[in-house]
Amino acid sequence: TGKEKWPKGEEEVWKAGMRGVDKDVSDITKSFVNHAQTSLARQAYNLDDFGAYEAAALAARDDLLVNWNETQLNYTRKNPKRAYYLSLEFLMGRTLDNALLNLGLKGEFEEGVKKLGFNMEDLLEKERDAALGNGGLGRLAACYLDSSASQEIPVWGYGLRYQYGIFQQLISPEGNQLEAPDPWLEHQNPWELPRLDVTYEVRFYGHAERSSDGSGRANWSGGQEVMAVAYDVMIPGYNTKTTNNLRLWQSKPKRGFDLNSFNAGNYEAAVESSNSAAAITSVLYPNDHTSTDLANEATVGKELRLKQQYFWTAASLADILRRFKNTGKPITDFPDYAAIQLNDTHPTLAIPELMRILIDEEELSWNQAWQIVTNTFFYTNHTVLPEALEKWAVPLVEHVLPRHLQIIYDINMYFLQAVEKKFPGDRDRLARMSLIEEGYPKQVRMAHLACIGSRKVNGVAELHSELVRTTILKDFVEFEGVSKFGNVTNGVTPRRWLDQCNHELSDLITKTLKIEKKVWLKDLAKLEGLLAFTEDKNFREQWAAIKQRNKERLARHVQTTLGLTVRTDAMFDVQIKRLHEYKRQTLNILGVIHRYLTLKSMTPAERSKCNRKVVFFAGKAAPAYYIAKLTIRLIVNVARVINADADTKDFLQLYFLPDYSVSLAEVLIPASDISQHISTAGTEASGTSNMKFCLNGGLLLGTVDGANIEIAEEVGENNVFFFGHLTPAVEDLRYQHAYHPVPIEQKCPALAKVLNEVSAGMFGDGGVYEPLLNTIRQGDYYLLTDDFDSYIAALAMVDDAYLDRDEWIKKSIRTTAKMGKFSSDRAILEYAESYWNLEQTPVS
Ligand code: CBF
Repeated sequence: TGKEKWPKGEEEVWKAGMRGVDKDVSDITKSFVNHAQTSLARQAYNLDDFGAYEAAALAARDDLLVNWNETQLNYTRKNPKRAYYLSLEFLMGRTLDNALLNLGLKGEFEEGVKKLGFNMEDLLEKERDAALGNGGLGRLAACYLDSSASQEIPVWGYGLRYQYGIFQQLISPEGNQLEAPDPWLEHQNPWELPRLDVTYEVRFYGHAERSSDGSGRANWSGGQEVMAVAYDVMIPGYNTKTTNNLRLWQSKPKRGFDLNSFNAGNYEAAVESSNSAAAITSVLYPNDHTSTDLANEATVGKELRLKQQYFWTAASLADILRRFKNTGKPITDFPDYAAIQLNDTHPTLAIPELMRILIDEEELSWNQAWQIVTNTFFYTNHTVLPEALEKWAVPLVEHVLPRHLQIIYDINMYFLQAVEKKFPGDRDRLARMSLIEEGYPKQVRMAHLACIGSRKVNGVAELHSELVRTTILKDFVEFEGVSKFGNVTNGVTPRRWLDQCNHELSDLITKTLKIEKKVWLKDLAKLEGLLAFTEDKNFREQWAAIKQRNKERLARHVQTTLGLTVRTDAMFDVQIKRLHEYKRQTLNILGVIHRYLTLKSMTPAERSKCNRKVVFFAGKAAPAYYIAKLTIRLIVNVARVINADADTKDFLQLYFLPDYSVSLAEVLIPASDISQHISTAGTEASGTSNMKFCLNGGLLLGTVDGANIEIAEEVGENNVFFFGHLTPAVEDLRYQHAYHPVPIEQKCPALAKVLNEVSAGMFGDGGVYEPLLNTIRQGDYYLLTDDFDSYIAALAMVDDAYLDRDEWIKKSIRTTAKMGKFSSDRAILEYAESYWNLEQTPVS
């Protein structure tokens, strides 16, 4: 309605004081020097690279804030439906480079810091990774935030501000993984805004008393009350003003300390409850796919994890509801304004929490509340591995969240009544579908709760979504209908995973396609235009030269960080991911040993015809995952032997790069010729590093699993190297292992030979590795004995293909060209359109 009234004071005075986004180099240098002088109390005389990084970051932050403010005001004014992405992990990596790229100020900052006597690359290296995640799930969340902002979609992330992120991995002289804390907040974090005024109280324990008036309400009181304090992280979109928000909660005690105990001189008791409040957000749980680790932990460890989950969901919901209520709309309209995405089952407590608020505080009826809840939530499943499906012991839930357990039981009662109505007398089905698993103790099945409390459920790649529908949630599909169960294949952001990590390739693409970078980086299907250049020799040479320079960059990195010399005239073969039996790093290392033995058995003349190859591994194992840690030890010790062997070292080198991180991935991925994604079929939900490698022109060696399948569909099967048994065969093979075992010498002699060499001590004390080798000799749950021969054959095909370098480069170009589908922009737009019903809301 015409011009808005200026809210406060004199408009001109306000406006004169407001800054815009710095555009000129001179504005940038001014802001840099100003921050060095005032925020950091430094001058040209004593500003080192780290200080200069901080000054540059603070200058960039000011620019981000301008856009962030405008974006939030835009949302408040337009009041569009918003989506909230609840994820216990956000693996953001470094921010400065990304912020400058998205602001479109990379060149200006580079020039500016040069004028001030610094080199931008050195400054970027000074930033510490924000590593608030374990692996794929957390990094996916980070990509989705980047894409939401870039595509101008109103999405806010909600997570926890852990004091310690994923542990630092050290490798002992024996080759063992050691863990050290990751004190990432040791220095000030320029990328966050503490919102000390945005706080909520979160209750734990206490008593829940149902009212006797038949309303179904209850009064929950007593127990411990903890404060949640908001820290906002700005998420800039690429080439847009839209700058979304990631709100991270930190716990703090409601009261400083207990004055009674303090006055009585009992200082420990006085601070006990503050310590326990602060502990909630102190550390990220380092387990990936190993909730069994949680089940084995002492109860107190599990209780802390449950408290983390509730603390975060309760604070987030309170915040979302407060924002909604500010609009003045009736609560029944809530699902028209808010979609809440549950990233895996970790935030599932949000379902009973919203029920609690709607029933106990808003005084709605059960049916009204359930209607709102089931129209608000959406659930993404990220794994079908049985050991990774979250369950919480009923007595623990009852102790920590008494009111929520009542609500879960009520949800279960109404739900099972409905199932019984549809499938009368089918008691087995009721037992299978119940939210409560019988046993000692009884357990709450979080995936079931997430499923029935959500409007839609999706998996993260076609095969995985099909497995969700036909295995873990089959009964639910039969009950609710298949249309509720969809798929959104994962994606990765091409800003970080191509332009930032492989700038030269990105420039070559821009020059070749003759399309502006800001266009194709947001419409990745445009890469297909590269297909027209596969026959262009000059283009191929440039493409190959960039790969070579990326290998040299990686070699320099290994030289400076580990003091080791990597040869760069070789094929680079990379496997980087969490260490887990299902991902089969063991298959890879046993394949390396096989190659080594083969090389050893050759004459020098025969060897000279072989490809030179450097194999890289990187990844962390959950601290309590013994077999995964043993695999690391084996890799490290095999590397020691192989790299020192004068007969073979020109043809085969092996490196385990410690402390895998987003930043390390950014150096490794552009350098790879081939990467390995070799999970037992049906176990890797999607994988996202497979997409990153292919986007950078690395070829894929993999099993027919997860997103590998869709990558092959896009790039053509003749451009990928597939091997191994298919998903439908897995169950049967496991049955054979259990009931008709065949000795490994008979079944797979090549593998038996490798195992025997390890046992015999070729790589140090063989006895150490027996528990690992026995997982293969006995039971072989992950089917190494079934897939080893075809794996070796696939590696031979890779070697053959690599010998024809020209054809290899063509495959590499074709691969990048067909990666358009795997942009996280495509994925986030699918969520926005088909799930959340959200519209793009650009800042006008
Ligand atoms: O969907 C993102 C990733 O999530 C996982 O890492 C997970 O934590 N469940 C899966 O293992 C990956 O396959 C998947 O890409």
